Amino acid sequence: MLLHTYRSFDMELPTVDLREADYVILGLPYDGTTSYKPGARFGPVLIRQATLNFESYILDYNIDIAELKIADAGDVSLPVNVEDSIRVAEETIRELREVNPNAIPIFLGGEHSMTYAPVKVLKPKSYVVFDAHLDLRDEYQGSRFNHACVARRISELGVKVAIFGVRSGTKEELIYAEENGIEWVHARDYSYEAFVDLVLSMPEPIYVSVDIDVFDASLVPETGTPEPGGLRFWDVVEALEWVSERKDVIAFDIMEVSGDKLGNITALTAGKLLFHILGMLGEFR
Ligand SMILES: [Mn+2]
Repeated sequence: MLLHTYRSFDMELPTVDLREADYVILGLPYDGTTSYKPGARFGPVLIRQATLNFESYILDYNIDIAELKIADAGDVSLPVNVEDSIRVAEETIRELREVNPNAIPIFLGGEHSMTYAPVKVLKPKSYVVFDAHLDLRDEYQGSRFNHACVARRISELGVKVAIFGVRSGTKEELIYAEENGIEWVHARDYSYEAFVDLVLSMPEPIYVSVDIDVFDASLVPETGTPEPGGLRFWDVVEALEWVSERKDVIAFDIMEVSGDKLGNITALTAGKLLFHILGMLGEFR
């Protein structure tokens, strides 16, 4: 076990030791800056538990993900303060890289605020994110590391940012995006072609983040800030298939799953997406 981690819930999937893994799952169960619906600290457990419902054989890729070398590194034990939590998450991810520098990590969350940690450690050149929100605020509710600021903090690291499925933001965020070359696609204008057009020219390696609230609120009611008018499940899967096959993706995350009931719809959506990501990695990598 990595320092500062604990085992929260075992998936039914066979797992291997971290040192031998091609893919590694790590939970970031933080919800200290949640502004609307609480419970994201349970996201990683809820996602793993929801996967009990799914076949490990993925029809789409004719692949059984039970045959892949997957490690589950557990969840990071995160303190209350957001900046302290980011620091502990960074330390844990650095340690994970020392033990196995080659495994592709898939982080489960937990608030989107935590995505800053893996991006800072893994140093991608681009950040491709599916999100209902721009997350480009400079500060929110007294913190510059609030979940509503994460894309801005990441862009300040010099990482190229593109955001897909947006339907919520402020004038200030639009101006920041415009002035800093941040591309974004409204959920109403989203298409596979729009995604490919934008991501094709983005520098590699790429970090791919899925804020679960990008999906229509009907698919993901249990999330910190649900928004109607979102993407369909297959919109996101098809985009991830393209980017996994065509670009150098160094890590994925699925964030902002919350709730306090096992088997909630949001966790099922996230668990299904997790299995599809593993399936496409097995197929394309
Ligand atoms: Mn969001």
